[in-house]
Amino acid sequence: MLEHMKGAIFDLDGVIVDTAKYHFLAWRSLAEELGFEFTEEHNERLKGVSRMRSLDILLEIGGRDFGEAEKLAMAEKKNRLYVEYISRLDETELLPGVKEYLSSLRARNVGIALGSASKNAVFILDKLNIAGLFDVVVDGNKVSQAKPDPEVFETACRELGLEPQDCVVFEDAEAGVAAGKAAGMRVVGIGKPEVLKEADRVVTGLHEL
Ligand code: B16
Ligand code: MG
Repeated sequence: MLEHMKGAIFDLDGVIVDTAKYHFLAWRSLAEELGFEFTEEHNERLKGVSRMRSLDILLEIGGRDFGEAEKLAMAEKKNRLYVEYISRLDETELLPGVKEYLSSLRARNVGIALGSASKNAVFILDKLNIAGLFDVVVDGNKVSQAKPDPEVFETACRELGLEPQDCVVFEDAEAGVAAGKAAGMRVVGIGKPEVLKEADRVVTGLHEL
């Protein structure tokens, strides 16, 4: 399935870089302020999920409820702390095989896109020094529907000038795999086959490809 692809669309967190650990630290700090515990296991539920939806899940875990304006302020506060963490990112935090795989795709003239829920995606690509390897970047600022809605991957495919059947999505989250399939694309899951059941193939990381 990978030999014939014309476009490769990559999720960011969990595929290119492990930013989940910084999301975790920032969300945990917010939970501490609100007076409840937020564990790494809880954090699993936030992977691939939008910022505001993540906050709703966190508040549900803590059994707390707030109005929209308060929630927006909380999400902004979390993001400021998160941005502090990721401003220290550099190339050493790229997941194994990322640079090699992207470079090999470029050499084969495969179109390369990012399809991420994050509104900090461009900042992160810059920090990792790989922004130049992407032909197209579609992130949380560009789309209105969160995964498992296919919008993010459909937009990336269109901007690459390709058809869904020519594109392969690389995703670590269940909702992301579902989004790729809903877009009519082939999906390589990054993680565990028992979790990413809908994926066409599952590997532990891009270094395996
Ligand atoms: P931000 P991905 C997602 O990235 C993360 O997995 C998820 O935990 C996060 O809430 C979301 O981005 C939004 O991020 O707060 O930076 O806009 O996996 O879609 O690349
Ligand atoms: Mg992800």
